[in-house]
Amino acid sequence: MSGVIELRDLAGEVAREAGELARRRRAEGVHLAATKSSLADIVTEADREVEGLIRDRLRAARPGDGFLGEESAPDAGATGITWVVDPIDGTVNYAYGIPSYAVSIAAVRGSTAPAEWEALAGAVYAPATDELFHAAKGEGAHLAGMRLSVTSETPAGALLATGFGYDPATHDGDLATVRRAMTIARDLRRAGSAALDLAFVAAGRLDGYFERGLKPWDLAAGALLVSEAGGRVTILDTESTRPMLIAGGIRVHDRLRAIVGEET
Ligand code: LIP
Repeated sequence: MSGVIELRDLAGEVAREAGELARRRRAEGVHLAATKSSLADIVTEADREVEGLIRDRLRAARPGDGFLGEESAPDAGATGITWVVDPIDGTVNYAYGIPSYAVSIAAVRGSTAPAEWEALAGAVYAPATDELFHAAKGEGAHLAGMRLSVTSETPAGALLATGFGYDPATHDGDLATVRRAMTIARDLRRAGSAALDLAFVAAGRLDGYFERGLKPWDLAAGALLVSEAGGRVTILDTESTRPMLIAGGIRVHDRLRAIVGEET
């Protein structure tokens, strides 16, 4: 068993346990803990508790590794490997009782900047459907033992997904991008969890996905799923506060990239 497979299996095991805790807490009732970048950007008590569980489990299994999570302080670690974690991606869905949320855990090497790191392994677990999407570098992406593959042909137009940040000031610009992307779309989804959007691209449930302003933990595991499923992922404007992530099958990715490249 190679190292990346061990990392992937650890990510998957911890993501499942974390997802079960999130589902239990959701059933008991969600409690808002704080707001972050804006009033719409929330963190629940469950986000913090679930991240604590993930951090404890990863530290126990691999004490020297670093940690970069959405809800707690980063730790650089000593091994060159960092765990990049979103305990509940799709927090707003979670708070509203919409079942589209996921635990996202990835192991990356080198930098903790998404355009620079080397993603080694990742898992996205959706508690509501009990689906574990996982990938290891060079070993493909899988769901329930089946190898995942992105879509290639989109004769009826691409089924696309996107998302919007929490800052209302950015909505007009994002909607202008959506308007342009619709020229190659059969339809558009906004399901509310970037990690699941990317997992769905990997699984061929979406043809492409684009979003500005994602954080490293939103995309770390999902981007590896897409590339290991034969797709392409690009992050543009990496110096900006709102980099643009584009993911999809090769053709859809390239067409989306050309459309976004037209932005002034
Ligand atoms: C959220 C996403 C959502 C995206 C938001 C945000 P959170 O993550 O996954 O789809 O549009 O910008 O990043 O805050 O629920 O972990």
